[in-house]
Amino acid sequence: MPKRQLTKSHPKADITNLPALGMDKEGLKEDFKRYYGHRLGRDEHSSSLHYAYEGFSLAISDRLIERWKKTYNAYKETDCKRAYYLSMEFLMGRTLSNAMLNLGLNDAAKTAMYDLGLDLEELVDNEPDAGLGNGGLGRLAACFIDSCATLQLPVTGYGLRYEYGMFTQLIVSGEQVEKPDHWLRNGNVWEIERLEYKQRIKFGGRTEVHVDEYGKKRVVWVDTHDVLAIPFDTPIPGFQNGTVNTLRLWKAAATEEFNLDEFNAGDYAESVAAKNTAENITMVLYPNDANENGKALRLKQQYLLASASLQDVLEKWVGNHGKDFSQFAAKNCFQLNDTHPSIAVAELMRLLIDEHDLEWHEAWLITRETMAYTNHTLLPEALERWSVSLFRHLLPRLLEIIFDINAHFLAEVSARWPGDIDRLARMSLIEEGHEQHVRMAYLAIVGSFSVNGVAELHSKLLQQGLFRDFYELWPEKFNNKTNGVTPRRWLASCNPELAALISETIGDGWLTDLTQLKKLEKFADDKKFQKRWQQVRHNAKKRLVDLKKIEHDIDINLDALFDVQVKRIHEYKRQLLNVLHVIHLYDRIKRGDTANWTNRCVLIGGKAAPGYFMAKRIIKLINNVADVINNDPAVGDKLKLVFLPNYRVSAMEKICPGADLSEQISTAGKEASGTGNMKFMMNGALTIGTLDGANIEIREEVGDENFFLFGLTEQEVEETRRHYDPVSIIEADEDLKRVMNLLEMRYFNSFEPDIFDPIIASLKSPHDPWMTIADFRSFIDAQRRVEEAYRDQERWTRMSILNCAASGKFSTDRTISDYNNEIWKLTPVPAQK
Ligand code: T68
Repeated sequence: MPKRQLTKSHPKADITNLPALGMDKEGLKEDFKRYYGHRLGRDEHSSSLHYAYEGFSLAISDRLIERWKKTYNAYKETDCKRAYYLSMEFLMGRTLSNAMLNLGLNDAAKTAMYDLGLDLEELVDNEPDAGLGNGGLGRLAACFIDSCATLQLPVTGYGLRYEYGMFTQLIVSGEQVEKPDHWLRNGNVWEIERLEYKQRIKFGGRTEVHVDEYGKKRVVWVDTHDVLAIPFDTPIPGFQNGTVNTLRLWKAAATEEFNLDEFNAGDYAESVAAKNTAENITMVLYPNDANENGKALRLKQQYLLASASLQDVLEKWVGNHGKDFSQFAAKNCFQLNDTHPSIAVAELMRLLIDEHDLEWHEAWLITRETMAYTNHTLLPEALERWSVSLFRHLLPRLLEIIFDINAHFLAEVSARWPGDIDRLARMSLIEEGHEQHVRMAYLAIVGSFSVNGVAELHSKLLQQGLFRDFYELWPEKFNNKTNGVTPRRWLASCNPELAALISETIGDGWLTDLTQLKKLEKFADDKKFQKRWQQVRHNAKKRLVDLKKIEHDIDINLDALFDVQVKRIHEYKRQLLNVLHVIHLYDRIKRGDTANWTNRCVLIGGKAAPGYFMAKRIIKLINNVADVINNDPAVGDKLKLVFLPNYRVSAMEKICPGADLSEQISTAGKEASGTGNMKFMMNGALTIGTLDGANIEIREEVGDENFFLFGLTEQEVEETRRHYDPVSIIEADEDLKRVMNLLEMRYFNSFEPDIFDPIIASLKSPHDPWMTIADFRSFIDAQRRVEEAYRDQERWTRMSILNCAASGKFSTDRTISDYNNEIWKLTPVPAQK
């Protein structure tokens, strides 16, 4: 579509100067009625919740768009430095409730809908989650862009518009069944397609060297199979500050020539059907959260994201500055969310050299000054390596550039450590072996000026372990940025009753300065305040139970300790350790060891990657154990185990306000940070956890006495590993022996023999990387301390208040300020009035 300037005969003022939209209930009602009746063509005979949701969302969306344009203009006028958050995942969840909160329209919206006989909560619950992410990494990206808008920083999110998001999880006979999530089926009122900003992406073909008329050699990438990337923009509002930033998601589409070819090809129908090949690129999100995936389609996705986003930024740059790139690095910064978009390093080089005529060294300087890389994992199985042959086939020009970067880089290493061949092999961007592979993390490090981990321990382990050689070479590149979560979604919006109590007590400054929660400390011993805190938490538990009762038909006692572990299912996160504890509690009930008992309801939720056998078997075990326990009349209210199906963002919004105990029990050194731990803490849950990821910093903030610590430290894990002997640990621990015995006698799988054998074998293996058995005793003892604390409700409430009060550090407003002060260096731009 041509980017046509409006001519003088269409005076700009006529179409851009619109009257301000009403921010009261009358304005909302009027717009809602117009959308519902006119745009959507509905009336009382053809009503449905969905169209009410859609009509109302359009009214809210208008108010975002109004501020969006002003923000855009303010950035343009100030010609400010900008940052771009490149991420294969943005796990946004729902938009309507967040938009209302950030526009300050909650009260007006509620009364407007009430006047029209509609229930706002029902409308909000009608919205499907935008599940365009796997877990922590994708949700972090969503929290980040919320905080960028709240801090009025000119940051754009770039990602992919998957047609199918994270699969819907069904549980059938205790097992996970995946159902595709066609989240766009009923349309998406929040996005705007911007055909005028489409980009062309090359794949395949080969390279040729041409010599131009000045004798300069240039590489041309020819015979490519191109696809288009079409941007869809979603407005991202800051918290009641007039700023609305952009999340730009790319959708793959066939090129226009393709359409021409169709007519010449003769085989018209087949040729139209072949359009799918292009469109398939952004069809589905890969559901692996901690495993590299060697699939060609995934590499195509990554390249499409990197290339489209960089071309978008460069096109705007050239539009404003022509071919003068001298200030490009001073004005632009790309933050790479893990290695997934790290092909951007090579793509920026390609665009600058091949398309914009820069010399290698100029392009390299710019690249190294604009790229910054965030690592999210130490697990070797999650590190991305692409086979060189696949690269050569799909992206031949990019492979050449990577080889060139590597040659320059290895020369640098050689100069620093002459003759150290082992080091060269260790640090090379190309891994040798039966097949050559490109090490994407190394490409990201070499091409960036900043490399960060996501919690203090994780960043330290990166420097001392995984990236040790690079840290030795460039210590100044390495830094830590401890994760956070946005307090707007994860406290204000998901727990309005607690938010209101907090605001009434300490004012509402905490919404944009979460450290103000500290002021709650003063009230931790105040009996009246404690009572109100208890009441609010009790109500949240009730809402959680109501939700679950519908789905499960299980009666849960509200006085029970709500013990929650929700996150992706992975062996390193040790849902198994949780189950072993539940079996131990069951065993205690069965043998009558119930003096000083604390009733407990254990809730576990999370998705397993569809190809991850052990994770799926763990889900089956949880469901089988739940089945036995929940149907044993000897157990009654003392213990319940519930698997929460289809864990997702909107489920967490209901779960985290109602949790008493947050389970953060990964093997030390394996969880990079964790962010669920922060959401629970903010809502007043206490943590039982290992010294892993951000747990360490949570404990530092709240104090040892308000945190249930257990387990080996990371160092102890590594030492123990050398002589780990789980079988003798089991032999020596009567409680553990009984638990293992129940598993081995098939107590939970009498009709399904052998199904848990792989789980038993992994627990008993001296090579079990997650060392679950090693931490059993310490975990059981910590759980005893939990029970004791919970029985003293006054003490527990005090600890709960103190946890919330100490959660200020874990706002993404703090995280983003750190990114900005130390990496991006952007100046906030106030919104235009
Ligand atoms: C998570 N990583 C970390 N990865 O596990 C978690 N991986 O500790 C941390 O808090 C969080 O990132 C935010 O920093 C992930 O969520 C993925 O989802 C993922 C997706 C694709 C490929 C690899």
